[in-house]
Amino acid sequence: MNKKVLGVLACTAVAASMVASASAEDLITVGYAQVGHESDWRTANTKNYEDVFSAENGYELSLIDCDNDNAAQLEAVRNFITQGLDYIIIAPIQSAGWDTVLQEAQDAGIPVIIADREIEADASMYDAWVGTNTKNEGITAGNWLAEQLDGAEAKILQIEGSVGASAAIGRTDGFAEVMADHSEWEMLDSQSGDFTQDGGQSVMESFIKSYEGQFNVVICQNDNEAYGAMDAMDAAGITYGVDGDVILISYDATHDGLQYTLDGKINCNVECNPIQAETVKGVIEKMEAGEEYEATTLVEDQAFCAPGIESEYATTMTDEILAGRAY
Ligand code: GZL
Ligand code: ZN
Repeated sequence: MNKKVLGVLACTAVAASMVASASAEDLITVGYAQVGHESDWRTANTKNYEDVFSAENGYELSLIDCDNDNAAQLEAVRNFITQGLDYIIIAPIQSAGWDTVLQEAQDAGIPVIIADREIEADASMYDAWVGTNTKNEGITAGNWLAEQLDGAEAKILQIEGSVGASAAIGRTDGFAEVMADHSEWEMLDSQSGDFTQDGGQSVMESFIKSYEGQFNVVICQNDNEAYGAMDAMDAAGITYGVDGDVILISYDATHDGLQYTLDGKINCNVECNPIQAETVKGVIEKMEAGEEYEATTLVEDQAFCAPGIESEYATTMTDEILAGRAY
């Protein structure tokens, strides 16, 4: 190969490596301390962050799956601080216990964005919040049930999300607020299924042992718990859904949860939208540019109900709605 060609190849290679190294230096480094991989919702949320905070979009994402372990999540955030990342995003496993590490991030001058869930810390301890209002989700579930029962009695079993998670606390509190207006309702029991399918199944199995024949409503605080509860009720010969003895309410409205809703197996599914990364990226871009940004951004939710049910509080599912869902 003659010298000229070699020369061209060499400077092309140098140029390419300069672009690569320059872009490596220009990438905005973001740490995301993710709850874990406990649910389809979480999987969709993780994929959304990996798609949005890509190198092509100018980011270097360090997403740590904290496996629903609070200590691991605090350690992940401390490692982000040690690495001197540009931004830290936290989806808090627990709402309590964040003051110390948030202070450490503030002392290190690293902006922190709380995402998905809420924390019990003063708003001055972090820079922005992007998430959903799970208390409203609980209120929506309660209002939908009241509309459906229209004064009839309810004997309710509830499978809660992870203990100490704001998403579980919010849904529990919101539903309880509506329930307070209905003396004809009784909460027979409410236990944590930890937002997992196994958790939903084992809690439902224990509920069936204690309350078989006594309950007509089951509330699962996410779709994966609902799948577990459905398996347990199937095994016990208990019917649920539009044509069943038990009204089944779920949260998240993930793709498969809405398929069950369309099929009439889940009566009402209250959405909690996991597609939040673009909104978080918008906040970071404003911070980068030194522009004003929203300290809190609420990600909108809606609710869905099975075909044949008309509701003021939920949209009746159709094939078109399912086909158009992003997750
Ligand atoms: C809700 C989110 C919850 C989902 C669960 O904002 O934090 O965590 O409802 C997930 O599916 O595990
Ligand atoms: Zn699916």
